[in-house]
Amino acid sequence: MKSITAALLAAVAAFCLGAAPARADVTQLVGRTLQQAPDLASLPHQKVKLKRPPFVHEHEQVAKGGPRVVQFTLPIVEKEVVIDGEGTRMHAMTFGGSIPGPLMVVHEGDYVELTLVNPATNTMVHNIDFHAATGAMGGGDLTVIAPGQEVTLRWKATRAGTFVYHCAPGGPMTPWHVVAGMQGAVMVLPRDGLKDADGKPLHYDRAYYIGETEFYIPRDAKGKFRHYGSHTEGMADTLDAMRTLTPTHVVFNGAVGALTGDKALTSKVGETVLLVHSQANRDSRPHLIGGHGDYVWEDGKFNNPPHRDLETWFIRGGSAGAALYTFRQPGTYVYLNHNLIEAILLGAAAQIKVEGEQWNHDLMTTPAPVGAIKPTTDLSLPAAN
Ligand SMILES: [Cu+2]
Repeated sequence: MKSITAALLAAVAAFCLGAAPARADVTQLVGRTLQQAPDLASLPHQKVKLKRPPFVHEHEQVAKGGPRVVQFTLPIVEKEVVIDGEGTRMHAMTFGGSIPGPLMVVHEGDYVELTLVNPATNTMVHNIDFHAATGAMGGGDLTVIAPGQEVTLRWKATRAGTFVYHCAPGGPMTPWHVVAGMQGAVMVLPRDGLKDADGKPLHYDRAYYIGETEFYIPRDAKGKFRHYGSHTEGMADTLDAMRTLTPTHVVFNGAVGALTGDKALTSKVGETVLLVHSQANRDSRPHLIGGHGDYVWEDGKFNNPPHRDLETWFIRGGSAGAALYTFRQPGTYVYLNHNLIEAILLGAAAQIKVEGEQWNHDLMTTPAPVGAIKPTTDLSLPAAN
């Protein structure tokens, strides 16, 4: 307990001083890592430009050739964002300027080489913990950077699936940075692509990345959301709001309505869409109204057979899952967290507009459209026994 308290205090002190925490063990760890690092010069190196979610950078579903070193650069952006239609502002911390941070896609056996940049204009120490990586707190211990610093971390993608990454600078900074926006996901595809339970290949025509986050905005005595001049100014009140475990907002992609209306996701009848859904801190239960999960890896791990025909699936806090669905009817679908209070009152909902000329009347039709109750309609209630 004593050491945890000391770690918390060290992290808070580091935050206040704006300097990277001193971690002697990290220096030793880096030394060992460098001595044992394999020479990967002979492997192909591929620089990938990340895309802002819900979009996903171009990638092959089935890997061509052997392992590669896939290089990403990710600047950390501290900025104020508007998180709902009422103009509520929050001092966010982000990977790449978006909430969530961008989805990184590689194949099993590839190396992820991430250059994480903390520009001098930022005010806080950050790092990155990849749930898909092995050792050193998911890379968190090797990537602690103060404003004005950068670091390149390389890790081997040994497990296929969708995995969360998040900032974890230590102590209360960790949950605060995560619920201030510093979370994203990596998708490690099997080299031969996705498969059903029988090993039959599965493909998608497009992929979207939905990052669900919850926010805890402090309120004033009248119940109105408070606004602060800086991250630091709002920190104590925000930590108090977080301790209630009662979010004020539960949103997809950074704000209420970020994926609805003219920002809705799009698809076409006959297209197969992969929906990657992450939540770094809290459980969620995605549901596609009017559709299903044809194949769902609800724990996100592609070496486990996917579930079939799901109505709602479960995303454990601290994980990312993936669902594959082929649209069969045109129209607007709602994809939401099926805690309907979180979806409709707090914001966790998206729309998917599906183009198509032909409605499938075999799947759904109205033999009697809406009209007045007919005198012939049986109004007796179901019998009690
Ligand atoms: Cu951070």
